[in-house]
Amino acid sequence: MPRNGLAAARLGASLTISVLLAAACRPASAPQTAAKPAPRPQPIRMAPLANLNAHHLVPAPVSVTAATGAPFALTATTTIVVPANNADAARVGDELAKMLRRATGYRFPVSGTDAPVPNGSIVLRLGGGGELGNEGYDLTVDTTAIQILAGTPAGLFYGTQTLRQLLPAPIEAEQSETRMVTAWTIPPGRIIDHPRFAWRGAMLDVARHFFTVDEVKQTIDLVALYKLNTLHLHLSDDQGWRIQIDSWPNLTIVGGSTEVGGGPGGFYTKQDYASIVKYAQDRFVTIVPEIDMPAHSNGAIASYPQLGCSKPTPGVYGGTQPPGVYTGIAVGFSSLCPDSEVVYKFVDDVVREISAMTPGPYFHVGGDEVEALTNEQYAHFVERVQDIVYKYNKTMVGWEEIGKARLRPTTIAQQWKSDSALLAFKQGAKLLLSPASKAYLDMKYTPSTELGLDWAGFVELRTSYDWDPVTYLQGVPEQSVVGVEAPLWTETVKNITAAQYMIVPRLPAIAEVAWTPASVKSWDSFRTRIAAHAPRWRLLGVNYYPSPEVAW
Ligand code: NGO
Repeated sequence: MPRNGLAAARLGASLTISVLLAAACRPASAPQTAAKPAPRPQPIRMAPLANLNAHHLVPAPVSVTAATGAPFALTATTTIVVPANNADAARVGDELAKMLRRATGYRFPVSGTDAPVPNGSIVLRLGGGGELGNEGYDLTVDTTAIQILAGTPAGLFYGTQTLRQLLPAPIEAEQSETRMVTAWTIPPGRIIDHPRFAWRGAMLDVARHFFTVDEVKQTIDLVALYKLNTLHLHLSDDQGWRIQIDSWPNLTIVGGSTEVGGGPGGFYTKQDYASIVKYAQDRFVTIVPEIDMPAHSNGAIASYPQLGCSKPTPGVYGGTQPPGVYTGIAVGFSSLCPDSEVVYKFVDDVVREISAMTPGPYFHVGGDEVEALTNEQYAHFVERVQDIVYKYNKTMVGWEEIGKARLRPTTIAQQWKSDSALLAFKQGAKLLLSPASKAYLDMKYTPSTELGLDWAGFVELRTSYDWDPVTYLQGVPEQSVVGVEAPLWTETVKNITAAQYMIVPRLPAIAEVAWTPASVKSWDSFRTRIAAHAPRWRLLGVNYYPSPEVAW
């Protein structure tokens, strides 16, 4: 398993951190004699930002204006003020207080009022001009106060994530008697910020290898830190079915029993799923559930053989598919039977049950890589499934192949290889961009990356950063691009440490592609800013790939 040496374990105790960081800083020529005891490691003293222009924010904001004067200092008497009578905004303030308390040990009492506030407060206010949109914020820092102004609680939340990144990295640590920063200060100035695209996402394939509720939540933490707002869960595939469906219990009994390589698999109960959805909602992240069909469906067919066509499912290597859940990594061989009514009853039940526990507006039906059906059979299937999705008041999302069917105007096609994305666009569908050669987090970084696939090429950090979603597909205007999503497929990715190695730092790069205006985006600037995030990841216990393209 590839690991970054320092990041391999959750480094909760700051003593450990100071030992590690101090060791890294000790001069190579330091005398080592057996007689003297080894010097006690000195804690690293991390200086706060000297000037707002020296920020390391990822994604880069729309505008940053540094001011002169003394910085704002977090102290034992700093308070947080939230708007009166707005539960979501109050929650943002509470979460900010929790995060700041952990490292500083200060109390940060939170109070709700719309009245003027005393000096020494961090003030969250709802309001501001229309240019901030649904997710923008306006952050002002001066000596006496910090104000975050936003039109919505989501905007306030992104303002607090910016505040977090403006503080020294040890803000991510647990407090201890080891003092790790010289001061908790933020330099004065103003940041005005709002996202370029509405859909800024990651995808986690929990079907090829299962990831626990806690691991999904760790992934949501990363998504939120980088101002992404969507986590797409790939909940079913040939190798597994991962979500409890009361009306078809074998899906999890059989379909949840294994994974790629024959491991133990797993699935989410309805309570598990609800807790993921709630955790995501609290961080303004929408969960998009995907049930992949008609192909990539062997997990379902192994559980209920009547969902396949009566002829034996073609085997992966020419024979017939043996009973049980497939644990290899070939694609395209399975299909739900498009001519069978029981299949549509099944789809109706599954879409109904999942939609009922998904507050977000989307249902993803997969639709990719169908080799076992004719184009007519495929289009007929997608159109019937689309009617079911809209019957349960969800907006349908599907991989770009759905462009071969007649799509409703609000349906979203997820581009990944570009063969059929334009067919969807020409019907008026909006496109979500996940070009494999840029945004697939399962592609190897270089030929020597141990994990991952390389069918779309190698995706080093700069490759994932250096592209523009609007010029990427010729002839598709900005208003037809709903956003960008980076999928982590997990055929080769067995655990969360490995997943993080593939996700970080490419997901922050994709977050900047999705958030930052093209006029502000710059690789040279990104590679400098992202380097400053490594100490944060270490303190958070997040594994990452130390790309040689960055001077860490
Ligand atoms: C393809 C395929 C997935 C694989 C992935 C691996 C899509 C949309 N379908 O992407 O099943 O896991 O490549 O990179």
